[in-house]
Amino acid sequence: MNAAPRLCICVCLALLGACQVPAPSEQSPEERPNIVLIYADDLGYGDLSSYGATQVQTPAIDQLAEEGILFTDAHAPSATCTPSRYALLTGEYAWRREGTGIARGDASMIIEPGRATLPSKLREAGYTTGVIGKWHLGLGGEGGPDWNGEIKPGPLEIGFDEAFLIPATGDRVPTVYVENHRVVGLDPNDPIEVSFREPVGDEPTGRENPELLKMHPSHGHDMTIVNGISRIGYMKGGTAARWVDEDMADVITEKAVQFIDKHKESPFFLFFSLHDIHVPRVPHPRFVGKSGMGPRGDVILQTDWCVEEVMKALDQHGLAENTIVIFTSDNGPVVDDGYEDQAVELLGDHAPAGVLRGGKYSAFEAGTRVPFILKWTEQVEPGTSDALVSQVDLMASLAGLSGVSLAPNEGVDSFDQLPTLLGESITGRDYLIEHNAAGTLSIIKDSWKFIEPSTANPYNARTDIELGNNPEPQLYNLAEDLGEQHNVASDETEKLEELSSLLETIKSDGRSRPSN
Ligand code: NG6
Ligand code: CA
Repeated sequence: MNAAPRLCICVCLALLGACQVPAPSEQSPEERPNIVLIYADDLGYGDLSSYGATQVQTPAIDQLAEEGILFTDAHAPSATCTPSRYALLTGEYAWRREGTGIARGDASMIIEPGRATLPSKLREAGYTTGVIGKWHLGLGGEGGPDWNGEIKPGPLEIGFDEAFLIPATGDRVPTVYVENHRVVGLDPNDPIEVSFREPVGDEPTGRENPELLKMHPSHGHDMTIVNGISRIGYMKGGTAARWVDEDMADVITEKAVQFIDKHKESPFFLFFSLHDIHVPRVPHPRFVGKSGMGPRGDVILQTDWCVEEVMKALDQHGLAENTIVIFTSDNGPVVDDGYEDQAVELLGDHAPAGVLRGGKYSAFEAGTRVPFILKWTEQVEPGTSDALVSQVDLMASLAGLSGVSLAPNEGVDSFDQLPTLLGESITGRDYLIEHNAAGTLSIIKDSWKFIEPSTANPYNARTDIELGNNPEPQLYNLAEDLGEQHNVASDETEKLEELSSLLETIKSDGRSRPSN
């Protein structure tokens, strides 16, 4: 429904005295909106038709945008997965902590149990909380997960009531699902062994047995072969528990729908963390060849299908109106991320990053500026917002919405940006920090962007991505130069000084949200 009829109905109901929707924090727990956060992987600013793509159509996500707010300047906290997810869930920038880079498949849990998180705050407010899909934040204590026993700590120890996980990524072993504390379908007589250092067992590898592959690596990804695809890392055992990549979207979407069915009576928070469109891109056969852009385009269609199914489930239970649905991505796009899947050859005129420079891993805008759509039919007027927003603020904002506040030491970089997220304000953040794969930080304020000097690689030839690292300071005027083509650092020295010293303060303070 567009704004005018909705307003009209509201006025009419108001005359009948029935339109008083209490502010969310005043609502009783049962009346609070459900929250579904759909987190795509590696989906770029230009990968959706609602964000200007023409070669691929994403009608279900476009419908969210039509009925909700489409943000044009929303950011993941980092340009890769693990640190973005860390900041999303803890409300603290990952670059403040050691060991929060892209996690290995057998990494131990990087968020300390008991710590306040986005799910723990919502749980405090009476929500039932669940995570389904990609985790990639490590599992288990020191020494990593015990794949054959109780896998703990994990999401259940930081505020989730239920978890069904792809433990790391699709391209890393072990290629098994974990439900709550256990590997799903594990035969105890066929235990799992994993190593990222040396081969375990005698299973074929992509390096030695390329003839067994249905998808070949372009770089890395040449170790144990599972389902005809070689992965990062070696594994043996767990044969009955191994996933089938083609079914992954179906499996996790079914779990998401079941979660909604099960908890339809009370407010729930579902973190639905998609595998798509990360490598290996292996769509279900019903999507194969449908985009004309090869697997990368086909899994974008599959992503849209996942959203459609979740929306259908909400609709079926009459929950679509009072559920906040947020759709966004953990970092920017990459075309060749390590497999020969024809993504480069079949890209055509499609621009995964839209008008932005760089991509996944990069300090340039495409690294972190991602699609971000929020729909809440009951309370939010549809529209577009150019406000500067960050996923790191979801913790304070959604906690605030549900009536709980953060203690000074919780979510130290998370600001309550609810009015902006709900479209009641266009102010947005005062400034925003970006973080690339090399650890380079950038800061944006008043449309000026400063990228701190870095001697790390400026360009990755394998992924063909400009990483934005430069030994010289960089300053861009995004209002006039969104494509970051003109470094004006030497002309705008005052601006450069203002932004670089603000960045230094934010770094050295150890927090950015004031403690009082
Ligand atoms: C890189 C992998 C890449 C991807 C990335 C993590 C190689 C050569 N590249 O190291 O394929 O897995 O890590 O992506 O191994 S992320 O979206 O989970 O951060
Ligand atoms: Ca990612």
